[in-house]
Amino acid sequence: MDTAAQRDGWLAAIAAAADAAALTAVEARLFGPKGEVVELVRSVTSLPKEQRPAFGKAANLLKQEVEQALAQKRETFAQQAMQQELAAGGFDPTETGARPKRGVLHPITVVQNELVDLFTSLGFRWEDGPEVESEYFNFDALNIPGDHPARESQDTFWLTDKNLLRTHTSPVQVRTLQRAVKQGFQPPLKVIVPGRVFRSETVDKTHEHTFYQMEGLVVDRAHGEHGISVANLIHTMKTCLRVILERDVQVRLRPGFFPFVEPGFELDVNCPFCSGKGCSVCKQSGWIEILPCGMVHPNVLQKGGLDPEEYTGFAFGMGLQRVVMLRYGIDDIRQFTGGDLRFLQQFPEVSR
Ligand code: FA5
Repeated sequence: MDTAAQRDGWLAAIAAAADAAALTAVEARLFGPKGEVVELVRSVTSLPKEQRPAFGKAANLLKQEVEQALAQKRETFAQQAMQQELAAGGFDPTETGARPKRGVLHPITVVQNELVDLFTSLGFRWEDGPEVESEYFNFDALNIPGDHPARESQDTFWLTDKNLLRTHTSPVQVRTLQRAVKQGFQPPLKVIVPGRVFRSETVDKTHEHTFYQMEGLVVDRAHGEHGISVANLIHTMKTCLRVILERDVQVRLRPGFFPFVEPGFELDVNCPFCSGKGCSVCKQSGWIEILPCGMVHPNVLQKGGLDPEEYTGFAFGMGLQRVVMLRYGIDDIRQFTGGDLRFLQQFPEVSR
């Protein structure tokens, strides 16, 4: 067998291939099921035993050489094809590929995440509570007995067995205190409770039946250097609003009535839609109520298992939709759940 002649023939066939299709035909001739190179390598078995090692080695080297020549020629054709496409202006290897469509975080989630980051950086920890709540934790434990007029301001979806859909995140206050006391209370206690709440309300530009709140609760010793006062509460609220609204906003504090705080406050911000002149969003008042808050009522501390002589604290309950509306200038709360993707895609996905 004249392998040298075969080798030259094969390399010449590869070199002579005029295009990729011709090269594929040569490849099939040499490496197909009964290909010439394949047959040559296989023929080692028909040789006397002593000749096999030398022949096998030479045949394999030859096979590699032919394979290499084929690969080189294929690469040449690929380069040529790319050059042709480039010259025709049809292919730009530096162009980025098509961007796959990605979802974005809901603006309420974005703002909630930022608030959680802010408060955890201030030493608060996240607490959860049930959305199906008992009348006891939602009302009674918060100093709102059955005949109390404050119940009427939170129209309730009642379920069976004195259960209800929680009307606010405040029930988690007493739940958290009771749990902390059971585990041997270690002041200070600083928690936030983001969550969904429900009210049987007529829906309008600023009211939903299902909305989000974020509760905050801080409890520490009443006396000594740890004593908590209204000043701590106001400072925390102002820090929170500055960070979350990304600008200095004008705020006003007025007395607010919530049976579970004493004193209680309503922290309002100047309406950004009319700069305080009065419009339909702020109901002509020039202000938007955003942060009800106050000092935890002694009865609530007691229900939580703490002695109000020894401990004091403050709490707040922020309406998350209202914060998002202020931040992004959204004038209708119904858009959050309207399902219009064009609305949702306006908000850049920040951080996580
Ligand atoms: C409460 O729910 C109290 N639990 C807040 C609180 C906590 C006070 C701790 C003191 C201490 P209020 O009913 O005002 O309060 O609701 C709190 C916030 O939820 C409001 O300021 C508002 O931003 C938002 N909110 C209330 N009702 C609705 C509604 N129907 N739709 C959207 N947001 C609402």
